[in-house]
Amino acid sequence: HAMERALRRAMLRREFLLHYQPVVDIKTGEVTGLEALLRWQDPDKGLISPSHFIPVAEDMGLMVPLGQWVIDTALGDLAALHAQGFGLSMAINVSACQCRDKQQGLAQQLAQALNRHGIAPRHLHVEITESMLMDDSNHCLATLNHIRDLGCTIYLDDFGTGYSSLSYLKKFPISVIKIDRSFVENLPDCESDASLIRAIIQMGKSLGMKLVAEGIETEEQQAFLQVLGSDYGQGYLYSRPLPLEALSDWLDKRV
Ligand code: G
Ligand code: G
Ligand code: MN
Ligand code: NA
Repeated sequence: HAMERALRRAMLRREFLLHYQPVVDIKTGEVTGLEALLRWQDPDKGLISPSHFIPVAEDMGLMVPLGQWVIDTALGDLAALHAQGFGLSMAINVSACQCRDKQQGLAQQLAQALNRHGIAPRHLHVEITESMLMDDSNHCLATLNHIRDLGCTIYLDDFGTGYSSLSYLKKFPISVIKIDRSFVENLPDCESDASLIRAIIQMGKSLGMKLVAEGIETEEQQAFLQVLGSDYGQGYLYSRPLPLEALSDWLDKRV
């Protein structure tokens, strides 16, 4: 498999990097955190999106070491931002295989990385997906409870796009729901998407959860989601995902 060979080589050649996208308080516009998004800088093909290579990396067992690299790099960069006076949180996406891996233990990996970089657990947010909760959910539940007990917050990403089962919201220690950008992109004109978002927000709130709306690209979408009661927003309206230096400049200009 050509992609597998290329990925193994990319790991050795350190061709992976992280971009960071700001998350803002939708009412005040204040930046509260960042989401770390993995990229592959292939010397020939340029920047490759994770949706192309993460499924392959998962299948070939590369996502556990690569995920460890993501955790370490994101928290190292967060420590640098904290030193610059930006008291932000960091959201990291994790794959099912990281949660399943018993040898490494995701909770332990996170605890050690927090320690190594001197970051308080409340600054670390862990994004999981619905599909992750389907397979081997008992082991996953124990791992996620452990991560929650460390003091980290669990986010349910891409909400509404998977095999949504509302029982997940009760069973797993989820504190925040991220509304998938496919529901946001046709706002404010699409009545049915507006209704779905309204229902998701009401349900989340009644369960004591917070909500992040993803993929906000226009002022109208922001205003609409604010009225509907989303707590946080993320999207190109605020900023695209940026490399650390550019993100740091963006933060400097913003405050
Ligand atoms: O940034 P972009 O739209 O290309 O991201 C595509 C998908 O890849 C998103 O669903 C995102 O959650 C996922 N993703 C990005 N970075 C990581 C990562 O470090 N680990 C995992 N497991 N998924 C990631
Ligand atoms: O699945 P997850 O939410 O982790 O992935 C986020 C993805 O969405 C990233 O790949 C990021 O580049 C992309 N993204 C972030 N904001 C916007 C936006 O406003 N519009 C679009 N089209 N994509 C976005
Ligand atoms: Mn995400
Ligand atoms: Na998402």
